[in-house]
Amino acid sequence: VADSGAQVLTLASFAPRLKPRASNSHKGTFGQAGVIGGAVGMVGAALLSARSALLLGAGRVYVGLLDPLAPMLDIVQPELMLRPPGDLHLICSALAIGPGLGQSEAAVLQMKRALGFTGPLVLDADALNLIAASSNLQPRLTQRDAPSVLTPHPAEAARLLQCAPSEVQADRLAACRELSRRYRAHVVLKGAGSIVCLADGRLFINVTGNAGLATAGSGDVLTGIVLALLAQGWEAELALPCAVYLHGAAADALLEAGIGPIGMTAGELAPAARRLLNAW
Ligand code: NPW
Ligand code: AMP
Ligand code: MG
Repeated sequence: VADSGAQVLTLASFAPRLKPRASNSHKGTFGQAGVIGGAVGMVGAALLSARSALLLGAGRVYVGLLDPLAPMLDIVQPELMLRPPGDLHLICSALAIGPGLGQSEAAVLQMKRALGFTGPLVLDADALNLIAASSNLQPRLTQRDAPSVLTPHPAEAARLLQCAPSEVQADRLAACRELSRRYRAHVVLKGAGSIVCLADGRLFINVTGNAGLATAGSGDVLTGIVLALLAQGWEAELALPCAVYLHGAAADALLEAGIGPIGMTAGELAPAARRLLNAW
């Protein structure tokens, strides 16, 4: 860490942005978050992201599911508004695309729309796989004016860099820096000891989190947390470090409470993160 120029992430990295809510605020104050994803068999991924965005404070949360047979309502979280995925860029102040998106033609169409969105955009999971696979989508990403946030795990990072996952893992700082440079984005390279590289080149190492996070859907929750902060008007330079630290800290709180590492579930992370964000 000392020689790499990377800083360890702490609460102080984003503390100036932690402000109490104004007493006269209303839901419009906290933005419109949108999640696009949830193809056949992976609806849960998009719902996990959207529920997390709601619990972390986004004023309104919209979900655009690609599965044509997906329910019209999230019965567990009826606060979510399920809308056609192609409408979200028109109504949201921050968007995330990718959780359970799949790589169909319909997914590519949604990607083209989302990359033209003029607000902050989080790209995760299959959105990253589509970027890696399509030289047609890449310039649409690198030419964006608004902030882009990329949240690859090591295998997704390897696809984006056209190398092997072992090469990513051999020098995680360099891989994250290269992703940020190549795609002109704020990037978190996930995995134990997540690395954050901001678009200006600043590097951070996260030390919160534990092996309880090695479970399906935990990355989808991180996407929802970043999205929530962006929707609430946080600059991406503070939203991404805070989300990464908070996501790990939530897992640490669950571990402390005896919920994990074995059997910790992704759906438990957002309530734990909400408790922390309200306490900070
Ligand atoms: P291995 O082989 O397991 O050791 P993919 P995905 C590797 C959705 N989901 N360090 C891993 O390695 C997502 O949103 C839906 C090293 C394997 O090779 C996506 O849209 C859910 N290696 C879609 O599924 C819940 C690591 O990556 C490869 C690593 C596919 O996403 C689950 C697997 O990655 C899921 O979120 C690490 N830290 N982490 C739902 N409930 O609907 C991963 N790998 O092929 O990109 O598949 O991540 O499962
Ligand atoms: P995904 O693979 O997209 O579901 O993302 C997994 C999430 O869990 C990322 O935020 C990882 O950083 C985190 N994670 C997975 N395994 C560990 C681990 N052993 N220690 C800390 N964080 C982890
Ligand atoms: Mg994932």
